[in-house]
Amino acid sequence: MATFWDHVEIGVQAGDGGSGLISFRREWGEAKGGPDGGDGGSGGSVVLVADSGVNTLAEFGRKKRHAAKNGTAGGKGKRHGKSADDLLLHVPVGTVAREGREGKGGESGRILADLTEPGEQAVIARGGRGGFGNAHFTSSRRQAPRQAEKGEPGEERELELELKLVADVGLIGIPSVGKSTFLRSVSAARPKVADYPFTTTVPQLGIAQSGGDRLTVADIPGLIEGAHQGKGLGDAFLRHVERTKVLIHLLDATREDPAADYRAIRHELASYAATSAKSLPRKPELIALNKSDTLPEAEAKRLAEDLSKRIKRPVHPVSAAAGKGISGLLNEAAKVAKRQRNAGTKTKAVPRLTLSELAPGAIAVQPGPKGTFEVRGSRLERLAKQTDFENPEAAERFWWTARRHGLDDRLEKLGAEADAPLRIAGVELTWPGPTGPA
Ligand SMILES: Nc1nc2c(ncn2[C@@H]2O[C@H](COP(=O)(O)OP(=O)(O)OP(=O)(O)O)[C@@H](O)[C@H]2O)c(=O)[nH]1
Ligand SMILES: [Mg+2]
Repeated sequence: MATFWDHVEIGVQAGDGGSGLISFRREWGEAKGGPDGGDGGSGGSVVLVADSGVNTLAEFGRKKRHAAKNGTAGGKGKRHGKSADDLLLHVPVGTVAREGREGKGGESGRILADLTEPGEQAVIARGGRGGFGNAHFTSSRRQAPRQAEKGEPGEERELELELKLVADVGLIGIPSVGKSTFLRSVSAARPKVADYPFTTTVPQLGIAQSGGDRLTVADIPGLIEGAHQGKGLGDAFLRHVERTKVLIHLLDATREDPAADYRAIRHELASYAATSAKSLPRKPELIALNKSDTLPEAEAKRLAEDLSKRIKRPVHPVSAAAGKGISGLLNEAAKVAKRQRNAGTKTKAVPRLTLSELAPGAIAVQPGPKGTFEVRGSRLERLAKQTDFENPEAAERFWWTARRHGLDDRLEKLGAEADAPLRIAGVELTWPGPTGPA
């Protein structure tokens, strides 16, 4: 029996920023030139990347500590120190990162990232920004500043990574409808089957073969009306089918009103969606009338047709116990799953950056349409809204702050050049370039 999730604890360390330099120009004929100490480069951040080529977290069971490199110090002649590359940790799609129990000052258990799409990224430890060199501290009153900043330390975190296994098919339905019997008939999994409700209390997983396709199938505990209010075993298990590609909704031919059962479960899905997974009610669903072996074949067929008219969806008569109609249903599920999977890989070309809820100062930058860069980050968004960009001093303060938040660095890594258009909190700006305004 496959385990439902993988779980590892790791430590991550982002790189420290390089120090700014104190230095003065020395030129022939000049006793003491102006300050020319450059800024330090920023340290690399640690970034999780959801990679559809990675299937388990096993790699992180072997290597527990992951550190990005430090930025180098600033040089003479206002030379900018080298910024370190981000350390990309490739994790399976479906990985959830939480603040670890030993988190340094963090809230243990808090979700930092939830990567559900291939290519999706999340910064889990931010690299320290480089310190300003003394060239940055000149003002009309201070012509020869003997002041430079140290680099900021990179963030350090203990993390728990959990893989919520992404099953292809989710089996749903009221208790005793035959979900576990179905799983037994299509896979080697051996969940308990019994004629009383709530036999299954934790999700079960099996691997089915359909043609040449391998499908993971998740059998979850039965749902009843009011599950979203905690009735029965509640609806918490629905999160395990959130990420499936297709649902098989089982109905029971021996029940008095299978259409009413169908609607009750759909209602629970919608109620669950109101608070959590918005996509669940829109997920492709195949409907099967199970236990059709209890009726003469013609009658089972008629009942399925009648149900189909009432709920306005196709209904397949099947028998999980007798294995009838199951392979056809599974075949169709495999087709839908494949279609969904192909649709999923299309999104891979456009990795979506999620802003992990780190320090309030964390930012995310993402290329948008027509060469624009979308910038997100609560502090910077607030400041952008408050800044009067017509006022040069105010604008300078904004860019200064943005740089301290690592904006320049991220833009440079994304290949942005000076004058690149940015959008932040609906404000459209022109990036002055990596060294900020003159
Ligand atoms: N006649 C008949 N009985 C079935 C069929 N499928 C399941 N059953 C019976 O229905 C009862 C419940 O089956 P389970 O597979 O445990 O149902 P479940 O949906 O997993 O139930 P919970 O885990 O409690 O939600 C058992 O007694 C099964 O033997 C079927 O196709 N035909
Ligand atoms: Mg069961």
